[in-house]
Amino acid sequence: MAEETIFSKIIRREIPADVIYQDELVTAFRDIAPQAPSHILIVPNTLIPTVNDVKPEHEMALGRMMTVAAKIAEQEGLAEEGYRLIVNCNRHAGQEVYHLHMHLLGGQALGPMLT
Ligand code: IU
Repeated sequence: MAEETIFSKIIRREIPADVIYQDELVTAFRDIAPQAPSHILIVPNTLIPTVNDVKPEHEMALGRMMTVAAKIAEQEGLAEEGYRLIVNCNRHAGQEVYHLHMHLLGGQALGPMLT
């Protein structure tokens, strides 16, 4: 059984976060240390530590993360100019929080890869 991270507490609204979207499968909230004018994390409500742990039963939530990303990008006014979606996996990618999450970054021209 994987160990919960702070993201599970955010999902359950046990600790404060700037949650901008939530449904039965995913939650989206603003990154606490934004690296772009818009920096939002989209996470599955269920704990999946890394992409390595993804199973077929997670496909609904993972698909929802993409449709929610598109919806939020539109709401944030990012759709036309563009934005970047990033999922880090394990140490070489710099994953810090072991609850799978998608970064949505935008609001400026993004040069080299950002986390
Ligand atoms: P990473 O892909 O695991 O490196 O990204 C973790 C992100 O989670 C990072 O951008 C942090 O700023 C962010 N974050 C957060 O938004 N709120 C928190 O309480 C914690 C980390 I801990």
